Formats: sequence, C-alpha cells, structure tokens
Amino acid sequence: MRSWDIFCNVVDNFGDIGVSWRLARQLAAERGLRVRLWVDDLASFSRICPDIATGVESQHSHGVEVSWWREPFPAADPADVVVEAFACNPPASYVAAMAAKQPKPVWINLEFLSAENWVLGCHGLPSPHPSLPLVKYFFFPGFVAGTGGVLAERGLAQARERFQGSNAEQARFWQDLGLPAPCAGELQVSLFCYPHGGIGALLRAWAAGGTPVRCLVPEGTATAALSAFFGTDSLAPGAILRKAGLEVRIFPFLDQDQYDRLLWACDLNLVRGEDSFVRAQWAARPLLWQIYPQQEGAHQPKLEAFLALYCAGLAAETAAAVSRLWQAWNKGDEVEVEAAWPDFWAHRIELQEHARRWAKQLAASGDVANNLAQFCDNLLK
Ligand code: TRH
Repeated sequence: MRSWDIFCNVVDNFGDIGVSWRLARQLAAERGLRVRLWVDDLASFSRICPDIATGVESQHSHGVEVSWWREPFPAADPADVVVEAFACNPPASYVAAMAAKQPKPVWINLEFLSAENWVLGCHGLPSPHPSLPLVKYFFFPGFVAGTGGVLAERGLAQARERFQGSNAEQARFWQDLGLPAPCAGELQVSLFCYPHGGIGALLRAWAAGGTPVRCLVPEGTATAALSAFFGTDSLAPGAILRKAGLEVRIFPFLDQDQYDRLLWACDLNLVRGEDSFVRAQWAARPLLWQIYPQQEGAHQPKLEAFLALYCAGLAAETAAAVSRLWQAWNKGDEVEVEAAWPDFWAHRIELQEHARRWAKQLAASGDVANNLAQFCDNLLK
C-alpha cells in the first residue's frame, strides 16, 4: 500500500486545513492509500472536525493518521508521495530524509485554486531542488480540463440530489441545527465572509425587501457589521436577531459535512476563500463569493477570471447583474452593494438553473484527489 504525507501549515482561517483534510480523507477512502496528515494547528482543525483532539502527537480519524507538526520535528520515514499544501515547506530534516530515500518520493506542491489562464501552462510543471537530488511538481487545481480540477469526493452530487429532493432529510438537518424549518416563502441565506463594508448594506437591503430573509451565520463571522446593524453584542451561537423582514440566526461552527448540508439547504450562499467557495458550487445553488483579499489588489485578476468563466453561460443582463454585485461585494462598496442586490436577485431563477449546469460542467474536469493520485502514479511507475 502506497504511503502519502500531506503537510499543512495553518496560516490563518480554515481554508488551509479545510482543503488538506478533505484531500487526506478522500485519498484514504477512495484510493486505499496510507495517509498521514501533518498539521501545525490542531485547534483550528478541531473546529471543522470535532473528532480531533488538541495537544496530541498522533491520532486517527476517518482512516487518516493525523500528526502534530511542530518543532523539533521528529525523525520520520518519508512517504512515497509528499504533498505540501500551498507551498508550506516541509521541515528541513524531513526534506533531507526525502533526498536520502531510494526511490525518491514524489514531491508535490498543491497550489491555490485559480481560474486564471496561466494555470494551464504551469499545472504539472517540475522544479528541480536547487541543492538536493529532488524534484518538486506544481499541481494546480482549476475549473477547466487541463488543470487539476476541484476537490469532490465520490457520490457528492448524488448525496446532494438526495438531500435537496427529500423533505425528511432537510427536516432532520434543521432539527440537528436546533432551528425551525424554513417558513413558506422565506429566503434562506448562509453568510460566511471576511469583515468588510458591504455586509451592513446587504443586511439593510434584506430587511427592507419584500421577501422575508432568514440569514444563517457561523459564530465569529461578520460580528462588527451585525452588532452595528442590530445594536447588540450578543452574538453567541443560538442568538436570534430580527429587524423588519430579516432574521439572523447565529449557529456554532459545523463540521465540514454538516456545513455542506447547510449550503445544500439554502437558496443563496455567501462564501469566501477557497474551500467554502468550491462547496457552494457543488451545492448547485446561487452564490456570492468573497475572494481572500491580498495586498495591492493581487486577488482582483483571480476574481475577474472566475467571473468570466462562470458568467460565460449566462444571458448578458444576468451576467452583468452577477458581475456588478460580486465586484461591489469584493470592494466592500456599501452603496453599490445595496443598489446591486435587487437586480441580482431578480435573476434568481436563471441563477438557480445556471448553478445546476455549472456543477455538472465542473464535474467534467475530474477531481483534485483522483487527478493528483493518477499524476503521482504515473511518476512512480
Ligand atoms: O477560512 P477561509 O477564509 O480560508 C482561507 C482561504 O482558503 C484562503 O484562500 C487562504 O489563503 C486562507 O484561508 C489561508 O475560507 P475557506 O477556504 O472557505 O475555508 C473554510 C473552511 O471551513 C472550509 O473547509 C469549510 C469549513 N467550514 C466548516 O467546516 N464549518 C462551518 O461552519 C464553516 C462556516 C466553514
């Protein structure tokens, strides 16, 4: 049985561990691989996977060995395949052991997801180590054929279809969350975002709109905007905030599988970063993405590239409505967000149909875990 080591350095938030954990469990479950995941922040990990204990050297969950990555790094026999998530640089002692091993491990840098065109030219490229007899390969996830695809475990679309077609499954889900089932005609929205100026504007638009909105917010998200809008600091899980047609419910962070169900259950999902963004696409429901902001607007071309791809199948005026709201949301432009919302949501039927088509189209590029496993198998031959 082939062994894999995946290294994850949690820089901030939950995306680094979110992606690494999804990849690790899928490789173990679907490819029968021996997977060890090295993580330097078990506390963040435990938020998206409550099985994980903090302060533990080694533990097992979902068929994966989870090892605490800390210094001094223990002597560890390198695996057949070594994946560093997002250029996180495995420890020097481990890399030296890789160089001494025969045959040499396959070394992968799993890159950030991007819709930009240059990804096609860089996906799979080798980069020889400057001083050691090792080669690192750059593996780029992406949205089109010729990239690594996006993460998706086997049976995902079927599980979503079953859930979205079953009143009983949905009722059970709301009950597990401790929430009443949605009222007829009430719009269900999930909100996961970075702090920015546009949030208050959307809350205002929802409160003042003709349709009742129930907005579900994970604890710790948008706290400043919610406090200012509702005039309260009581934002613990379970909190219910109401103004005019808007009700906000704060829920405790869910594990990844329950978070998926939330996305499946909502009419619109506001997501951020990388992993929740991909999961919202798999939910086959309309979405509003906040990209991870980088210095000097380095994220802007990434946003444009995705919008161009995503909107390609839409009627011109729907594409314009999507683009206007997404741009305003990412700029945190209050006035523009409030102005763009009604037109965006006026296209909800087309957006819903498009979301389903998009999810099907996405599946055609294969998924990161299986594409990566195949890529490594070819190198190991
Ligand atoms: O947390 P993020 O902002 O992570 C970011 C991005 O990945 C960014 O690109 C990266 O550079 C930075 O981290 C370091 O957003 P993201 O990527 O959506 O990750 C959130 C994870 O948390 C995802 O796996 C879904 C999961 N999640 C839950 O499991 N339960 C929840 O209740 C929620 C809200 C999220």
